[in-house]
Amino acid sequence: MAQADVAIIMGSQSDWPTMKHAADTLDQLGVSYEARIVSAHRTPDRMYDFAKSAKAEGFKIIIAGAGGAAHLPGMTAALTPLPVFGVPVESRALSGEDSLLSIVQMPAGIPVGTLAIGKAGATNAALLAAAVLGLTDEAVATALDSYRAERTAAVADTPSDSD
Ligand code: RP5
Repeated sequence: MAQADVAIIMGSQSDWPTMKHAADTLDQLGVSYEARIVSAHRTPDRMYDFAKSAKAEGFKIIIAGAGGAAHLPGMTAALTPLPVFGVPVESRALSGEDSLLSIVQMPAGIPVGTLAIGKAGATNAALLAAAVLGLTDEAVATALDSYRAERTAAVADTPSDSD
């Protein structure tokens, strides 16, 4: 069984600077995760083995990031009953619009919860995962409440000249 509740998978090492924001956010919330490189195109057998065994391994949620022809989230969702949150990684050629459309336009029946392109999407995928886990894990729910309260408190009433 996996020790971690969340699997963060990505198509390439080059996705890690983006997906690290999901990992960092889960760290802040005390949510356990494992990060793995699983490419739908370059390591399809690894993707199949991971997706087919993810639930039995004990994972509860999968966060999948990919760029360009971003088939990893959708293919993973096709192979597992676990909820899959897809993060479109910003691509060099099309700034992530290709990634976004590849991930979001799933056929009815195989859902991928698709987030925003890049850092915001990776961060929010982690927050969404925590919100789901928080339904049955009081510690995670409390951590998420604190996280949100801190960000609310950090918003000043008036703008300042300093950055
Ligand atoms: C996708 O191709 C990956 O998810 C990555 O975003 C993109 C480019 O990969 P590299 O050529 O940088 O390895 O499979």
